[in-house]
Amino acid sequence: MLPHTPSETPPSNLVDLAEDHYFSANPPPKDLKKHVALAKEFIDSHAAAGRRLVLVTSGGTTVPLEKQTVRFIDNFSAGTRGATSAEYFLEAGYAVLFLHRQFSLLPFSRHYSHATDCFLDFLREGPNGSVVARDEDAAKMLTVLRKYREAKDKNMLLSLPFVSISDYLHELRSIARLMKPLGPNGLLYLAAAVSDFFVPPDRMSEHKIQSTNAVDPLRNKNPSPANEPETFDNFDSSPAVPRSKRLVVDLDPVPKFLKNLVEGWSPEGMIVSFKLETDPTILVHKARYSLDRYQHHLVIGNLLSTRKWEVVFVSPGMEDNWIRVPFSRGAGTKENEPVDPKSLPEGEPPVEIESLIIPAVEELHGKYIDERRRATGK
Ligand code: PAZ
Repeated sequence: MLPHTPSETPPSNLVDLAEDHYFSANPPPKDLKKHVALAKEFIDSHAAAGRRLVLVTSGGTTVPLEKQTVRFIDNFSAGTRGATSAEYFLEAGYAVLFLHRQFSLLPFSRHYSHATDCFLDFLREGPNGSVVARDEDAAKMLTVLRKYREAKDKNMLLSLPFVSISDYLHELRSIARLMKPLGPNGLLYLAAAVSDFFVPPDRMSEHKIQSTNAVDPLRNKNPSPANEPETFDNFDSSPAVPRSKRLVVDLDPVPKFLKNLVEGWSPEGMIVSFKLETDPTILVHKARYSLDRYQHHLVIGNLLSTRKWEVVFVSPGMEDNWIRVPFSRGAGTKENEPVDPKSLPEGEPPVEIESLIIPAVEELHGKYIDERRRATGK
């Protein structure tokens, strides 16, 4: 294993200053108060019942380039991990607070949305002007519908949306703080793909960024006279594009709030984070580094190309534990190393890997609850 450099972790008083600064400079989402009220009612009712509750975060966060946002930077995440995990947590008896990117995949409806087929393809006209499921889809749809209705009717599932990175962080902080009454029965399962970089509000344009100088006269700027050649950059390989016509995006790092989450926002719950990489040679090191740095309970590492086939559990004092969908691996492959994506079978895995991840997380959460109870005598 490569050496760590824990000295990079800032002291906690600086962490708090960074937190105060970030949350006062970046405005909360407009529905935060409403979401907090819904989350509080949901969490308190499950805490009173002594039930386990998991906060699942899911999907990507946007990085707006303008305050009145026309353009934003996004990432690949469709929310498959989060939405699928939520279903298996429900099956395991957890109440699920599903904090997800708006319009990303949702538990249960994921079986019919974002599919290559349109959801209308699953339906046909029934008798007397009714609409029914197609015969070949009806059995599965009925099973999914029953599970969904049961989760909703028993108040086991609450879904709250976010869009941008700052919406996500405001929502996460507020909801994590509400989880205190759950004690160790609270679980935070952070599967969202959170942006590492953003445009701070003091450098963000209020209006749509312009791509021509057509409005310069309205703003008393001097447009370049029509026949005067533009000044050309020559510091890169495309000097044919004048600097005035480029959009140069200058991003700051998003502060890392996992330490604040562990120490301040939700010190009693079990915290599971995900680590995504594309380079197989650094995955385990980065997962272990994150665990050492933030001192939480479990990091689940996964690679972009193989994330539906295998993940690695990295937790304190334990050997790395690879969890894999069953498939025949090439000769000479090692159990404790990432699989070569070229050796994977074509198409989707035969089972959803979340059906293996959630029971393993549930078991660790059970141990965590027992340890906390022994330690606190509660
Ligand atoms: O949403 P999805 O199923 O396509 O992808 C899931 C995932 C890779 C975003 C998730 O498993 C994950 O690793 N989340 C954390 C990403 C990170 O910030 O490192």
